[in-house]
Amino acid sequence: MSYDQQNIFAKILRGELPCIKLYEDSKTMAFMDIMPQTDGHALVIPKEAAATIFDLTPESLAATILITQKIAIAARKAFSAPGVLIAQTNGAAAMQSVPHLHFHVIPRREGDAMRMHAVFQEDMEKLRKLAAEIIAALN
Ligand code: DGP
Repeated sequence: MSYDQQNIFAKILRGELPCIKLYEDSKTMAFMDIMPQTDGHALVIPKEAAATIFDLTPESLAATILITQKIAIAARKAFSAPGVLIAQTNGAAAMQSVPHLHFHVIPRREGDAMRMHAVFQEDMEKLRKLAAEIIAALN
């Protein structure tokens, strides 16, 4: 799949758009989803320009899934979450709305009311507080 250099996550990676950052290294970045499906919903992306899992090099995929695990462990600890949903979409037919590969890390608890995908925009101050809890759990 061709890569759109103007997609939102490409702009975040270039520093052209802000994000509430959780983690960054030479190959990956993690930040809060601004349309969270549950409190603490985070995203992990490779820095490599890849729209879907079919486009990414194995090296970047390995780095990204390792950081996804790291963020999931931190989110589970930060929110005492009994479950964590990891999701990844490829193509509009799979409900992908941002064409830069990303893993969703979504803390879950039994009976929670998971919000609809990419609909509700969260208050930024609340997102910053939740991010601080994940960052504290990362360290
Ligand atoms: P998907 O639909 O699987 O491609 O997921 C894209 C996610 O990105 C969705 O949960 C909403 C989120 N999102 C959309 N725009 C922005 C943005 O500008 N910043 C951040 N942090 N997340 C965004």
